[in-house]
This record gives sequence, structure tokens and C-alpha cells, in this order.
Amino acid sequence: IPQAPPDFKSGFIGIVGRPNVGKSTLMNQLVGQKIAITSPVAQTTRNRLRGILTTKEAQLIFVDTPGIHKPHHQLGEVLVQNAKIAIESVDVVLFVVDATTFCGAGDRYIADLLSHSSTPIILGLNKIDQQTANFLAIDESYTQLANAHQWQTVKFSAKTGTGLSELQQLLIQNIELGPYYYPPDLITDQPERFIMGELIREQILLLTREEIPHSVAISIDKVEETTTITRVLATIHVERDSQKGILIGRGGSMLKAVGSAAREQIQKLIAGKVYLELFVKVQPKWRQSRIRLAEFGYRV
Ligand code: GDP
Ligand code: K
Ligand code: MG
Repeated sequence: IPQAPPDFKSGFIGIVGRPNVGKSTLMNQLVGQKIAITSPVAQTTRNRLRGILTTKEAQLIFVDTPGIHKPHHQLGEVLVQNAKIAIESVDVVLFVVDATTFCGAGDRYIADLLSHSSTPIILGLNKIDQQTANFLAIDESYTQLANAHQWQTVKFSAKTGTGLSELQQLLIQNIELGPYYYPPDLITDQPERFIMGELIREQILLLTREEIPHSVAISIDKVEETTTITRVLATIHVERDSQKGILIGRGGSMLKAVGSAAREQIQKLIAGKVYLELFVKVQPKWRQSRIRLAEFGYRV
């Protein structure tokens, strides 16, 4: 890693917020590539993932966290715990809210959690590209929240990129002088294999029924590179035979659809031709098992 200039700043930014407010979309837009998967389904993000943005004046390391909510099973508990750790171990928290809906109980639950932390907090109003009828009243509900805690606010659209340079400037103002924590050209701390697994999971989220996504884990079993093509073998682990059936689909149609969409995404990631082979394996109760969670790369 090269030596940073004397006036260089760097810091870790925790992105927190309710599910579906656009945290992962924001991180991808900031680093300029899809490293975090996004979808209209809540709880898309499971693991802590870092996105790295290096400019001439600063290096911002974004930590994408799972949406904070009340846990129902062991995986849920791990997710909330990870979010709490994320809040304490960063230099600035960016609390993202959805500016198309009123400030609600979910936002207040997080605000409460944040108010016990000494980390500086910035309230980010996302989705300002979307037209909403009662926009002024919604805006007022978040202004009240920010005023109550004396938080700075910033408005942007993670989707279109509007307001993101202002966000960047505000974040840089809130961090200290520091070194390059990562090489300036790196955009994520996760290995390519992890992102590949996530891109497969994303297609499962998008293409199957809601009950499936929360009970799958992906393992990348083999990556073979030749001069012309990269061959990827991956297993989708599910909890029940019925889920396996849904994932494979009639005559293998679902698995085929997931495979071809994921292959396209992986081709973008590695900028080359990919041959993707998917297997489905039943692994009962993996969510309950901490050993299994660790095996699949979750921090437990
Ligand atoms: P997360 O759960 O907070 O990580 O949210 P995601 O990044 O997965 O996004 C949830 C949904 O909101 C997806 O359908 C995104 O396309 C959508 N979304 C995210 N940011 C924006 C935005 O700035 N504008 C609009 N209109 N939609 C957005
Ligand atoms: K989501
Ligand atoms: Mg997410």
C-alpha cells in the first residue's frame, strides 16, 4: 500500500438503516460497481461487507450492515449483533432513511440505538428521485428526528447519484487525517468468490418465492480459469426438500433461469466469459447452527 499525502484523510463509515431504504444501492453507487446485492426483498444483506472509495483527498471505507430489526431466529440475532458492532467500530455512522415514507417506528428504534453511541451520526434521506404527494410532511418528520438528536442531514438518490458528491464532502469533513487502509484501487475487502456467491443469491431473491431466499446459502466449490473461460461450480444449500423442488423448478427451469442471470452478473464482475454450474443440496436447519453459519462465512 502506497504512502498517503500528508493532508490525506481516511475513515470507516457505517451505513445503517431499516431494511430496503437503499443502503446496498448507495454503497454500489459510491464505489462505482455492484459489490453489494440489492433487491426489493428485506434482509438481502447478511454479512458485513466493505466498500472502498478512494479520492485524491480521502479514503472512505463503507461498511454495509444488515437492516436492523427484531430477531426471530439465530441468524436474525447474529445480524442485529453485527449491526451493533458496526456502529461502535466506525468513525461516522450514516443513518439512511427512505424519504418516500414517513419516519416510523422502525426508524425510531434505530435512532434510539444510535443515541447511545458516541460515534458522529449523519442522517441521509434517500430516494429523493421518487415523487411523493406528501413530500413536505415526510421531510418534516425526518427534520424533527434530526433536530431532536442534533444530527446533520443530507439528501440524495442512491439510484441516480444526485446529491452524492455533497454526501461525500460531508463525510470527509467528519473524518480525521489518516493513511490508506486499503490499496487505492481496491473497491471491496471481500474476495471475488464471495461476491460471486452473493450474485447467485441475488438472482434467487429476485426469481423465487419469498420463503426461499432466507433459507439459502451459497458455496463456491471451484473456480477454474482457462485462457478463454472461467468455470464456476457452486452449490445452493437449502433447508428442506420442498425448497429444493422450488429452486430446481419444473424440468429444471428455475435453476436454469437463476443460473443464466447469475452468470451474466458474474461475467460483469470478472469482465470475462463464465460457465456457471449450479447444484442444489438439502442441509437441514443450517440457520440454527452456528458452526454452519461460520462455514458459510457469516461472522458469528
Ligand atoms: P437495503 O436493504 O437498505 O440494502 O436496500 P437496497 O439497496 O437493497 O434497495 C432496496 C430497494 O430500494 C431496491 O429495490 C432499490 O432499487 C430501491 N432503491 C434504493 N435506492 C433508491 C433510490 O435512490 N431511489 C429509488 N427510487 N429506489 C431506490
Ligand atoms: K433489500
Ligand atoms: Mg442491503
